[in-house]
Amino acid sequence: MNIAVMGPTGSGKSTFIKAMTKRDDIAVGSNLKPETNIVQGYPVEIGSESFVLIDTPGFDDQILTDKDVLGMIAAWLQNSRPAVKLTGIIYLYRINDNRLHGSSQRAFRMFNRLCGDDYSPNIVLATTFWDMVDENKGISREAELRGSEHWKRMIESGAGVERIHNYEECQHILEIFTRTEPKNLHVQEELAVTGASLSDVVDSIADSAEMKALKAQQTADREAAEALASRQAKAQEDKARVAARRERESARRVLEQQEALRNTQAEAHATA
Ligand SMILES: Nc1nc2c(ncn2[C@@H]2O[C@H](COP(=O)(O)OP(=O)(O)OP(=O)(O)O)[C@@H](O)[C@H]2O)c(=O)[nH]1
Ligand SMILES: [Mg+2]
Repeated sequence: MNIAVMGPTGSGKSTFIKAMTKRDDIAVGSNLKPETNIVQGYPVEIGSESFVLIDTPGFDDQILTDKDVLGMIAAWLQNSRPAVKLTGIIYLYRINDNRLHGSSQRAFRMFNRLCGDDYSPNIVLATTFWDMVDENKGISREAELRGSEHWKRMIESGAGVERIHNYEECQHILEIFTRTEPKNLHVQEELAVTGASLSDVVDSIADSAEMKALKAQQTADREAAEALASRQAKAQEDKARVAARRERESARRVLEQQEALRNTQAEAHATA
């Protein structure tokens, strides 16, 4: 069965597939820049089941836009022969990523649009990077995610939620899909039913008013964060300037006191 692994860049998609397949030819990122840039399937037997785990480029803004990633995934699905019906999708998300707004929200909504709500029972939302957060903080962060608009929508329509503490012990996540039937994603249905071209379908999702609004929200969030950072930097600079002035004043006072002392001593010397 075909299982795609999707999610933002750096969320652990390739790490997950590498651990499940025990292959050492799968590249994982070594820094913040996106690593995987093509869609690729890796076969693996787990228990009595044969899986193909499909690695995908991360939703990201810097090199590939969400639209590029969406297009690549849709094109891979459309061009696969025999046609691929995914049995499931694992969407990975870093539990220590505290950007609920902005790019992660837009990426998630884009993912949701790719799949359609009917696909939710075949989706597992799995959080990674638990080693990078205090357990309680992680649990409250997970609750926050579950309550956030797009996660909530997907969970209410049937998506599961899992935690990945250890990549070597994730077989149970794959076993969840032995209870689901392969199904077309919304984007595949759209292509088959309407006969629209792939680029039209991708454009209609990526350029929809909703995505534009999320993009505007993301820009506003980023600008607000930049303005805050610049205010903080300026406050820091002002503080350093005040401290330097105080230091100069205090050095000047010491010099004046020393000078006054010397004068008093000289006067005393002269009158003696
Ligand atoms: N501490 C910690 N590091 C992790 C975890 N998962 C992945 N990493 C590291 O995060 C980096 C990115 O992991 P990848 O598996 O390449 O992420 P990806 O989702 O495939 O990223 P792209 O291919 O860029 O979309 C690598 O250095 C991993 O070793 C985790 O749970 N905890
Ligand atoms: Mg990768």
